[in-house]
Amino acid sequence: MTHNKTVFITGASSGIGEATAEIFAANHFNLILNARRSDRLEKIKAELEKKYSVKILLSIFDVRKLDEVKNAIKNIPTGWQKIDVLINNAGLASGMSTIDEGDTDDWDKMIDTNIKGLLYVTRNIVPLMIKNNSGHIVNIGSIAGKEVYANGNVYCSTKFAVDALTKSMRIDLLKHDIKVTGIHPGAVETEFSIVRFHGDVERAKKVYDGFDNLVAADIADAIWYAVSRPKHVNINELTIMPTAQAQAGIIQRK
Ligand code: NDP
Ligand code: 8X3
Repeated sequence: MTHNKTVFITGASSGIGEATAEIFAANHFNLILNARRSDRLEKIKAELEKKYSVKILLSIFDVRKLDEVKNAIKNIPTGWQKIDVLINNAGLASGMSTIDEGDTDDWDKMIDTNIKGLLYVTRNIVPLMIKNNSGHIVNIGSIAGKEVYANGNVYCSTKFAVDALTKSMRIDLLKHDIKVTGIHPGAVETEFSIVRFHGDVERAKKVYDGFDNLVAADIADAIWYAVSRPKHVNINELTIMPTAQAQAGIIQRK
């Protein structure tokens, strides 16, 4: 069974975005999947189309590049322009150091992706939702957007910004019947820490040592819960933590 609902997911080539693509496909949504790595997306498209018989459109662009974002969204084929759900998931941490030792290239990367990228995509997709007087935006924040931790400075700031933007969007889009939800995960084992530590897989593994971390499917499940409520119910936000994690920097390891 398919229906005519469509979800647009940024950062769908890995981790939470990929797991979210699968849960929406399993629930008969057609998918528009974005990321920079087209080979990964092609593989995911082939697998999900085969498994769930849904339609999938790939939208390869870098969320940091306004021209790419504008072009890609302008060129979405007519039949795909009714976007019911936007999942602003693309994001990253880059580096982890005190403010006096931070690498300004890392800072630019995080600010450009997590804040400006989310804004560029939202600015270009929301007019399509307004045309339909309906829609649902899900912004992936973080526990790092609720509390700061040592050496998290700029990454935490970008996620505090996502939280602020989520609340602002909810006010701005109220008159258009567009729902806005913030999803705030604690530690999820994905490629996140490998990217944060610039490809140092061993260091990344240690982040998840000795406790049961969340997996991407746990977050996809929470996103699906928020999106599948009745029309009159909005989930403003959900914070989802591993049971072994009390706060961003407080983890009970065995
Ligand atoms: P992954 O590194 O596994 O996935 C990140 C995704 O974002 C990839 O698909 C990547 O694709 C995409 N991406 C990164 N930069 C860009 C860009 N400039 N343009 C387009 N796509 C981009 O990490 P997660 O799945 O863990 O991260 C997803 C979101 O969840 C992020 O916003 C992260 O901050 C947030 N989060 C993660 C937590 C965790 O513990 N893992 C906890 C809380 C929040 P590609 O490289 O192909 O472009
Ligand atoms: C990712 C979770 O705690 O590593 O947003 O910042 S944390």
